[in-house]
Amino acid sequence: MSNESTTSVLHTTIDHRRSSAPGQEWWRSAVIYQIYPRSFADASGDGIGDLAGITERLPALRELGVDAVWLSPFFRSPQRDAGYDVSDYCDVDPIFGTLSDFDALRDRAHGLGLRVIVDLVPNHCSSDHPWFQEALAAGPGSPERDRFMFREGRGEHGELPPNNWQSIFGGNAWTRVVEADGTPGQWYLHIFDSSQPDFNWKNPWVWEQFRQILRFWLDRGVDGFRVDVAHGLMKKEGLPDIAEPEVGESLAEGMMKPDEVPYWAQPEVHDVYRDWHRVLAEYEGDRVLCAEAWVEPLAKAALWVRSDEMHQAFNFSYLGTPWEAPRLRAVIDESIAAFESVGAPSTWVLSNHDVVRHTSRYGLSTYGAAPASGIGPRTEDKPDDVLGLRRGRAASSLMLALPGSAYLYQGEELGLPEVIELDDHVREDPTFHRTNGEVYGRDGCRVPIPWETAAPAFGFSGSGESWLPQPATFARFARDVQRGDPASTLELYRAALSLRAQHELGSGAVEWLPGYGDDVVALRNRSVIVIANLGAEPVALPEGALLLASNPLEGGMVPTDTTVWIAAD
Ligand code: TEU
Repeated sequence: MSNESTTSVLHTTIDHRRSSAPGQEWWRSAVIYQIYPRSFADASGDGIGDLAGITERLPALRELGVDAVWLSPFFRSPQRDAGYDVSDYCDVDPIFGTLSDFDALRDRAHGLGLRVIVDLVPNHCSSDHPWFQEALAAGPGSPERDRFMFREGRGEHGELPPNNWQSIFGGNAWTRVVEADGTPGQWYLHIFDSSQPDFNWKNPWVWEQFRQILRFWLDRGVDGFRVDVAHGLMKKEGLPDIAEPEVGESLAEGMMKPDEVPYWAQPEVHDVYRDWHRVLAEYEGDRVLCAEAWVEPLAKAALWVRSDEMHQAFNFSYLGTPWEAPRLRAVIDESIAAFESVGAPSTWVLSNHDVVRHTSRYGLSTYGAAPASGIGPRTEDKPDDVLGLRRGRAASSLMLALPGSAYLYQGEELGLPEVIELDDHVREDPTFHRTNGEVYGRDGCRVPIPWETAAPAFGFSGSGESWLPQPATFARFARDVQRGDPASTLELYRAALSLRAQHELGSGAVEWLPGYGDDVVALRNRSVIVIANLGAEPVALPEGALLLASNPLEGGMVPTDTTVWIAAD
C-alpha cells in the first residue's frame, strides 16, 4: 500500500473525554464517513478488509476532510449477514483483527482528528451467540428462552408459524427448532435472516446486557454508536398478524410501512433509548447515538432524537427522494423543521451499504425501484452511468452545502457506481439467497473499493484477493488517478468539504432564493449561494466568485444536472 500520510492538512487531535458546551457538540455539523470494513482495505491479504488496513488508510480520509468515521460491524460473527449477526459484542472477529488492532485504529483516528463511531446491533444477535445456544439448550419456559422471541406454533401440532410475519430478507420470519428430545418444538422470531434471532426487549436481562456493551466500547474510547434497526426491538403485545397487503404489493413491501407494522416503531422502544442516553451521559465527551430507523414521515423519525433519546437519526426520506427539484426543496424543508422541532440537527445521506449507490440510482430511467432491491445482470432498467455520475456529483454538492450533519459511504467520493455484473455464485447477501435470486440485494454497493489503478486488487489487497470481484472499470475510479485532478469526483468532494468547513455551512441555515423557477434548487447558507439546476435549460450564474461547480459551466451558465456554489459577499 502506498503511504498517504504525507498529507499537509492541519488537524487537531481528538480528546474524546472533553465535552463541548450544549449546542456546540461536534456531531451537530459533522461529516461522517461510513467505512464498510470488509471492503475498505485489506492488510492481511485474505481478500477481506480489516482493521489494520483501515488504520493504514486513515490519512486519506483526513485528507478528504471528513470529521468522523463510522465502522460497520467488525465484532465476532459467523458473517451470515456480513457482521450484522454478532456472536460476541465485545470482541473483534479474527477476519478483521483483534481488540488491540481496534485500539490502534482509535488512536490513529483520534491523532488525525477523526472521531470513531461503532455499529451497535441490538435487535438481534447471531444464532451462534452463546446466549441463543443456551436458550436452545435450556428448553421451553426457561429464563434463557425468554431472552429471545420463542413461541409455540399454530395448528394441531404446532406445525404452523405463530403468525404471518415475513422476513425483511424474504421468506418466513419464524424458524422452528428441534428440542433436546429430538422432537419439533417452538418457533423463534427473526425479522431478518434465520441466523439472526430477535431479542425479547421486554426482558430486563436484555437491557442489562446492552448497557454493559455500551460501557465496554465507551470505556474503550469510542465517540458514539450507530444503532442498527433502531425502530425494531419492541414488538406489539400479542404479536398480531400483519394486515393483508394492498393489491399489487407483496407482504414484505407492506411490512416496510412503519405505522402498520406490529414490530416497527412501537412506543416502548423509546424507553430503551432514554436508558442509553443516561448511560452515555455518565461519560465525558460528546458521545453520540445515531438511529438507523427506517421511519416515515420525518416528523415521526424525529421522535428518536428527542432531547432525552438519541442525538441523530439517518434521513432516509432524503435518501429516497428522486432527482426532482420540487421534491428536494420539500424534503429539505421538512427535514429541517422536523428535527428542529426536537432540538436536533438534520442529517443528510445519499448512500450506504444497504442501497444502490446514488450515482447509479440517478442514472435509472425510472426512479421507481426500491433502493434496497438491488440491480443485477437480469434487471431490465439499467443505469446510464454518465448521467448517473453527473447527477450524483450534483446531488452530493447540494447535500454537502446543507446545514446539519452529512453521512458519506465509502467510495462515493470516488464516484463509484453500483456493480451490476456480479455472477449469482459470488453474491453473499442473504436477501439474494432467501428470495432465490429474485431480489439481487446489496452486494453491488459492497464491492471492495479501488485505491491504486495499477496495483493488485486496485490496492485493496496486496495479494490481489477480493471477497467480491472488482470490475475492470474500477481502474479509472482509483483514488490515485483522481488525486490532484481538479475534474475528478475525489477533488470535488475534497473541495466541497473544505469549503463547507471554511464557511461553517454545517451550522448555518437554509434561506430559499426566489426567482429561479421550479426546476432549480436555489438557496443561501451563510455566505454561500447554492444553485442546483435540475431543469433542461441552463441557468444564469448569480454574481459572486465561483467556489465550486459539480460539472463545467457552459457559456458562463449553469447547465442541466449541475450544482454550483457562489460566494455571496
Ligand atoms: O438494516 C436494517 C434494515 O431495515 C435494512 O435491511 C433495510 O430494511 C433494507 O436495507 C431496506 O432498505 C440494518 C443494516 O444496515 C443491514 O445491513 C442489516 O442487514 C440489517 O440491519 C440487519 O441487521
